[in-house]
Amino acid sequence: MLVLTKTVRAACPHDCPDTCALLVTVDDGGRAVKLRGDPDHPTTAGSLCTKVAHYLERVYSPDRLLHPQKRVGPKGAGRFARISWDEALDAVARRFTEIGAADPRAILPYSYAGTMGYVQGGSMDRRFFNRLGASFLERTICSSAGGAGYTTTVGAMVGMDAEEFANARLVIIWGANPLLSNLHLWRSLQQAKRRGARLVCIDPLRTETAQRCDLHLAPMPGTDGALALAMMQVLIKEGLIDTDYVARFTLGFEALAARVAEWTPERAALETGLAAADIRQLAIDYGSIRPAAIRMNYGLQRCAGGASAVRAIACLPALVGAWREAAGGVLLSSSGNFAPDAQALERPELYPDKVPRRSINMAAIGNALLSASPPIKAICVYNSNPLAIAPDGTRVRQGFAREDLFCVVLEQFQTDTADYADILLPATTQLEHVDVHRSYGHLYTLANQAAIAPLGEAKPNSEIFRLLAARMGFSEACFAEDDAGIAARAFKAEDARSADPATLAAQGWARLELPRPHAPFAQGGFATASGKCEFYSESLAKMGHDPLPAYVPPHESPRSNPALAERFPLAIISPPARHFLNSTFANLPRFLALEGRPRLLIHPDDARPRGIEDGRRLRIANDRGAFHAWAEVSERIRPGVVAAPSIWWRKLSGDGENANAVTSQALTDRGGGPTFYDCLVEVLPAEDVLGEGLGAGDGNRTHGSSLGS
Ligand SMILES: Nc1nc2c(c(=O)[nH]1)N[C@H]1C(S)=C(S)[C@@H](COP(=O)(O)OP(=O)(O)OC[C@H]3O[C@@H](n4cnc5c(=O)[nH]c(N)nc54)[C@H](O)[C@@H]3O)O[C@H]1N2
Ligand SMILES: Nc1nc2c(c(=O)[nH]1)N[C@H]1C(S)=C(S)[C@@H](COP(=O)(O)OP(=O)(O)OC[C@H]3O[C@@H](n4cnc5c(=O)[nH]c(N)nc54)[C@H](O)[C@@H]3O)O[C@H]1N2
Ligand SMILES: [Mo]
Repeated sequence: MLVLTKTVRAACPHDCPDTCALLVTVDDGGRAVKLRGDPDHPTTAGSLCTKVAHYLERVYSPDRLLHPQKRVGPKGAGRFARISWDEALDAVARRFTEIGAADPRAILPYSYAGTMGYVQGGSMDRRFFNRLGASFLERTICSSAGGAGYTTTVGAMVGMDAEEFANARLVIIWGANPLLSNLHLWRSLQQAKRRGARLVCIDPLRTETAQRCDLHLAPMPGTDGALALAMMQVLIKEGLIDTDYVARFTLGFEALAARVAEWTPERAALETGLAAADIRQLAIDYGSIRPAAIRMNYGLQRCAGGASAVRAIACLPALVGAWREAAGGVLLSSSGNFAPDAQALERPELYPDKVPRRSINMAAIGNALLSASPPIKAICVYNSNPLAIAPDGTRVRQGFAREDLFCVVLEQFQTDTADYADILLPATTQLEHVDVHRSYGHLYTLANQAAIAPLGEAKPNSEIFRLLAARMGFSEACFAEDDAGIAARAFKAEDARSADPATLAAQGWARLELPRPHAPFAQGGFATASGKCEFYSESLAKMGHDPLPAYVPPHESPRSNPALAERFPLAIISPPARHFLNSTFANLPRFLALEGRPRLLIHPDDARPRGIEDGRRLRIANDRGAFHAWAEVSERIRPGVVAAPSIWWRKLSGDGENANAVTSQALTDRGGGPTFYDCLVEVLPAEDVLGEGLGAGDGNRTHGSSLGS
């Protein structure tokens, strides 16, 4: 029998630099039967990561939320009863109206990048909360520190074209793990390697990426700023700088040279735990091999000095003139190449004149829920799973457990956060709705068509906020705009950089109208106030900040906080597990089976004195909280540091906790970012720990810090 199928063009919605172009095959019964990477899209090139290759398992999972529900058990217990959409929307509109009448700032949206689409994550929702006069959410949880640091030096989130990495001769992969979290860049890096490029990876953990590089340097977390300053010291001292580029296209070289003069490799070695000779050699290689590319990712800015570290690293390519070539420079994010029309999408003018503005930083949501003034009385969570992903999980749970907090959650699955909802609303997946995407790793705009009808009673976020707006009597025309209309207007058509709409519609993706090869700063043209690469920043000086690159040490590390390290001698990082995407996919059987159980990588030198053997169940704790994981004793992690591949759902981890039990709500130097990888803990075999003894500094420890020099 002939089965008629159609192919629908889609875009991967997930929070990843690769934003892949997808082709979805739908049968004549309206069921998606196949999903693959678009072979014609240059970066996707027909391949997908393991997670999204199995996206249909997510869409058709028996665990999908398919009906509106209301809570019937205690907060957090996850007991719900099915209700109608009318009942659900009425309940939300009624509570928001009541709370809003007294002070709308008591209502807080909480969203991040569950989907990165503008329609489902950056338009109708923003209009709704603007019109309401709700508190603003500072969406800092991922990249705001790096963004602040990078834009100080370069001016905008613009850097190398990812496709050019294949042509580099030296690539420094810095606080990044492309094989795992930026897979399509990894392909370009392998190409470069085959052509003879030297690959260097800088990461406290010998990741799958680091294992395949020519050189792996493992600094202590949060010390990359010191490394960058020392590299500059060597480059200047050895005369390896491009004086012509520096003279024409940079600002503040003399001041920079004076600043870094003290930063000898020996001094940086003390901070980073690297060998001075390795630091010197890295700088010399960087100053002599062309083209030299740096792939920096957000892994290195989740610490007290995150913005400063990124600011310093972003100075390197201008110093040596690496920007002259398309295959030289640095790439942190490509997002600044795109020109979304925020005004049209979000309608900020809807915010009521008479309501004073109030902002809440999502990276400190625990404290905000427990002590913001005026208090938060309602929270609406969508595209995010704060109970799993936000730092200081104990405080986050206490906040969400407040009996007087009205909590609405829009979700595809019964996440840790969904368990705390009063009203739980079923959201569609990417196959069931329309959207439009930019990327933060490449230079293509992507369109996402709806391939199938919504499952059950699920609705797109956009539609849920549209219906709520109507319920609340918001009569502005923008609340009636449909999803196709929003998508069509997401990017400024008149902006020369925008992708061609006809190509986008026909092909599903379109490259920004940028030259090829694209060397954004070959002739200067930085987006800073001076138009130059700013080693010295007048605007930072005006804000009362240090105008020059500086090293800001971690809040918590044996060197910067020895008293704390007495009790909690190990630094913990919790970078992505390969088969999870933040906490997304971390509930699906295939990926849970692949990850096995929560693990903690610990170096043999740290394991031995603690009596820890491979496979032992461990308790990882500090004053903020504790979680359990199984030991993987390995030289892949440097001494003094442990790594917990993340982010597990708390309720699926075995003890109701995950790595965010120990992380802190302290923020970065600038950008208000979280400091997930700036955290000290002690680790002991779980059985040895009686009650809450550990963490009280009560002599439970039978050994000192294994961190020597
Ligand atoms: N499979 C998978 N892919 C993902 C994600 C995921 O969860 N899973 N997450 C997505 C998201 S939200 C983002 S933001 C991106 C980027 O996600 P990130 O978490 O920024 O991951 P990477 O940038 O690949 O690099 C993180 C690497 O930095 C290392 N690192 C930690 N601390 C330091 C430090 O102080 N210095 C240095 N030099 N290295 C450090 C970690 O060990 C890790 O290997 O990836 C996206 N892609
Ligand atoms: N310890 C530790 N914590 C971290 C990190 C770390 O490395 N270590 N990484 C941090 C980083 S970089 C980030 S970006 C954050 C990520 O934090 P989040 O953005 O919260 O990411 P996810 O955990 O993936 O949660 C996204 C949720 O959105 C839902 N979702 C997806 N699409 C839709 C949709 O269309 N509609 C609705 N309503 N829901 C949808 C998914 O089902 C999922 O539950 O986590 C941070 N937390
Ligand atoms: Mo992120």
